[in-house]
Amino acid sequence: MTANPLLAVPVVANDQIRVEERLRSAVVTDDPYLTEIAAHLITAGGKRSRPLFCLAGAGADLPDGTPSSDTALDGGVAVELVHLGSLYHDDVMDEADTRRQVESVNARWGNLKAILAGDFLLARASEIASTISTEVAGLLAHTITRLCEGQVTELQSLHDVDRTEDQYERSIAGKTAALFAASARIGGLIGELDSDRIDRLTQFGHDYGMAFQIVDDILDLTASEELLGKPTGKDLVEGVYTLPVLYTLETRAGDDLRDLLGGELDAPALDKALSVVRSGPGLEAALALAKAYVLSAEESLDQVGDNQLITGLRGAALYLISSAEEAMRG
Ligand code: GRG
Repeated sequence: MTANPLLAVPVVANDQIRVEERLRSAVVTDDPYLTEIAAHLITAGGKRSRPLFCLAGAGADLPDGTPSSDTALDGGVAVELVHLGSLYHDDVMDEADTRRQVESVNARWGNLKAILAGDFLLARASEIASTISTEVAGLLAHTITRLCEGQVTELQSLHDVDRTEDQYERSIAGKTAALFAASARIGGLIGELDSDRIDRLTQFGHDYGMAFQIVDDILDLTASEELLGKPTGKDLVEGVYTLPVLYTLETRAGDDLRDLLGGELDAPALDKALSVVRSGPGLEAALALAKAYVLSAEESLDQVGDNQLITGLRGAALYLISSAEEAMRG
């Protein structure tokens, strides 16, 4: 997933340049070595979806074309720094070689520095959040808790062919949806929306995040290595059995798949497992759930507003489904 429909909104493209400048200065320290490590994945790119959610939430009541406030930009920087910190830690856990099409931080500088630089990014995010408000600082701290909980839930189910759909949903609600929800909510708080609309924005972010992770998991099983920037079926190899796999395990073809999973997967076994999943109904069933989340996400926006920013959020949600459908068509 590369394109972000929110970027089609003219003012957002401009504000994104301001987010980039602030992100880069947020990680500058007296120590050029730490600055270099902390800036590595910022320079490498990324879609910046979470800052854009914050800007859209903060601008929900503003006339089209109004530049984002400095506080909204700070909110966007804080959520992206939390995302970055989680990526630094995640890549250590996965022993990943690449991220955002460049060498991962752990591959380049080793695990110890990657963990510390990840901690540094989280600390900077917290400092910036505390300049916005106590409520935003508390919300961001709670979100970091949720990310850790979601990731630990996932670790507890590794290689478990009896992992339940509920365990899967609880994990992705924490590790992915919580930060999207917080990003949109922080935007709503900064924009001083009424509490009902802030809750709706939060629900939008949650539902979007759930759909986002389900689609990400579909792509892991269907998209090419070239598109993914990582080997197809990486989740299966790592023992992370995602929704399409869990659904396939419940079908008649599930017995074949169950025999292959549960431990190490060599290349021929991975090919076989991928082909069982792709020829069964699990991918379509997972896509149906992603669509339901997208529908719910869109409905949450109905009462939030209808300016270009909110329309952009709708486009971002719809785009998730088209990207999954494209990958599934092959
Ligand atoms: C200490 C905050 C913290 C977390 C520790 C490692 C961990 C616990 C949680 C992992 C969270 C994680 C990496 C979830 C996956 C989220 C995800 C789908 C990331 C990819 O997001 P994109 O596609 O990436 O928005 P870009 O590169 O575009 O920003």
